[in-house]
Amino acid sequence: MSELLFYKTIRKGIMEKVLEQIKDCILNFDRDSISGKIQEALDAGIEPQKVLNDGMIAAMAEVGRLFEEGEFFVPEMLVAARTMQTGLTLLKPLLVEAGVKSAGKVALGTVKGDLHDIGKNLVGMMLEGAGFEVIDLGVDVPPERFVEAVQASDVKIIGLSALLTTTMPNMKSTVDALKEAGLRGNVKVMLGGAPLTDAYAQEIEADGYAQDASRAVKLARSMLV
Ligand code: B12
Repeated sequence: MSELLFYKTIRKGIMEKVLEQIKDCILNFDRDSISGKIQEALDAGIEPQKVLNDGMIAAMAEVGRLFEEGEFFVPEMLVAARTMQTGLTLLKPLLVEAGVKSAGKVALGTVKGDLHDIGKNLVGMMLEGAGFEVIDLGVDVPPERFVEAVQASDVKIIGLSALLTTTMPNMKSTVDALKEAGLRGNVKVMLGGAPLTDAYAQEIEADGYAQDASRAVKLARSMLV
């Protein structure tokens, strides 16, 4: 083996190891170590995008798989997502600087009258983990705020959350408001929240429903192909 090839092999090994360690931080909920590991990866010359894709997004995909297989539950998914967010704080400015394109912009909100936001926040974190840019409109969001969000920037997907059967109709009002503003063709609308169903999504002419944050990521991806 030539000397150059030898050093290249060693370097590749170091890079793979630190990316594995970043994944492990997320899978083991190690918020104290993740920033240090990301810094190590950057110092070793790994591009921020590679850290994001092969370290963090790969880990969040694994989190989604473990959740769907019943090995992780909501609390595990939440702390994993928080660990990822801790790491993203360090990585985000570098990604912006490097002009890394987001997977697409998603405006998320809990609909008018509804204050539940734990599930919505989790969906937001998982979407960020998957490379989407998330605009969080918060809770108790009236239809016109969603319309404004689409008018203000190139939002590709609107994500509506509702936990109360009494606030579900405000999802329909939001879809209708987008239609009235002539924007319905510009965005996909996805729904979620415990009382929601596919049938309701179809009834109000939304584009899809997902039952949890992991499936929300898959749905969002499928909406942009
Ligand atoms: C925590 C909670 C609260 C907290 C909310 C705190 C917060 N910051 O969110 C507080 C105490 C404020 C609260 C208040 C009320 N609550 Co409450 N609450 C709950 C509880 C216990 C848990 C909800 C939760 O966080 N689940 C965990 C998250 C992770 O799950 P999730 O929200 O379903 O989200 C997942 C999916 O649904 C999906 N998802 C969620 N959003 C989205 C969005 C998109 C786009 C996609 C794709 C997917 C998606 O992905 C998420 C992650 O996997 C539920 C019971 C339950 N088991 O659901 C009752 C519950 C929702 N509440 C209920 C009620 C009645 C109320 C109150 C009216 C009580 C009262 N009399 O004051 C008020 C209403 C306040 C209001 N205006 O919103 C009822 C609703 C009944 C109904 N059928 O309408 C429930 C079901 C309890 C019950 N069994 O009676 N509540």
